[in-house]
Amino acid sequence: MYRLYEFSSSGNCYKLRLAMAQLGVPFERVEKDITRGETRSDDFLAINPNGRIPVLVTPDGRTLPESNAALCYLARDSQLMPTDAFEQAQVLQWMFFEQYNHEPNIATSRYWLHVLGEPEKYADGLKEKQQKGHEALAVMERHLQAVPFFVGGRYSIADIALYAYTHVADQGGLLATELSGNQGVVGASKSTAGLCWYAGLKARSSGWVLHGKAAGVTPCREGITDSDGGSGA
Ligand SMILES: N[C@@H](CCC(=O)N[C@@H](CS)C(=O)NCC(=O)O)C(=O)O
Repeated sequence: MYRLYEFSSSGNCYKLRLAMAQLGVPFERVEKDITRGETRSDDFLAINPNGRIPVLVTPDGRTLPESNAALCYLARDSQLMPTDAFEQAQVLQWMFFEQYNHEPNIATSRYWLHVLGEPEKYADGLKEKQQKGHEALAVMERHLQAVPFFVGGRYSIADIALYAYTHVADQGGLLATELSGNQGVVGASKSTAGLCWYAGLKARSSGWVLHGKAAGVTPCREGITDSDGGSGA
């Protein structure tokens, strides 16, 4: 069975829970509290020298850090990865965008505000992160004007990678008119294309939550379903 070392409110970890649930891949979870430095112990550094979660452990015991690398591995030969070589490269294009332009800004804003709850301490950096986060959301919105999903007209791990922190962007103080995970903000958005994508992904992830309940896993944020909760980091 796969094992996932994770912090349950991390969007990077949520990507892998979502993909494995949608692929019907059983997995066990090992929680590491990043706010207590649990990924920086000698034991954990032996698993990932970069001292971060998520880390996916394959059934034969190999370890794979980096959420998007693990997504690529899980999605191989599945409906979540296109078969065409050019479209596979486009999946990587959007996953690199996610890691360079989207996640470092939106996830960090959310970590400072929502997980650590220290807006004053991070006030200076926060403004710039939020601005760059808005810019990333605007890039997504522009692309989605023309297509229903990020690559090849079909749902793929590119969508999963970008949905993970978009659906909790409001927790990072990003009151985007472009895209946002907050229903209230979504309702106020002028972005039809972005909202269609967001609504479609939200519906798919709700399906995951049902599956997830059976597997004993939780979603990334509160309110995705009725009672399953989730701590949302
Ligand atoms: N590029 C990595 C980012 C991993 C990452 O930054 N993980 C954070 C939580 S989302 C972490 O483990 N932070 C704890 C630390 O840096 O000590 C990925 O996509 O997996």
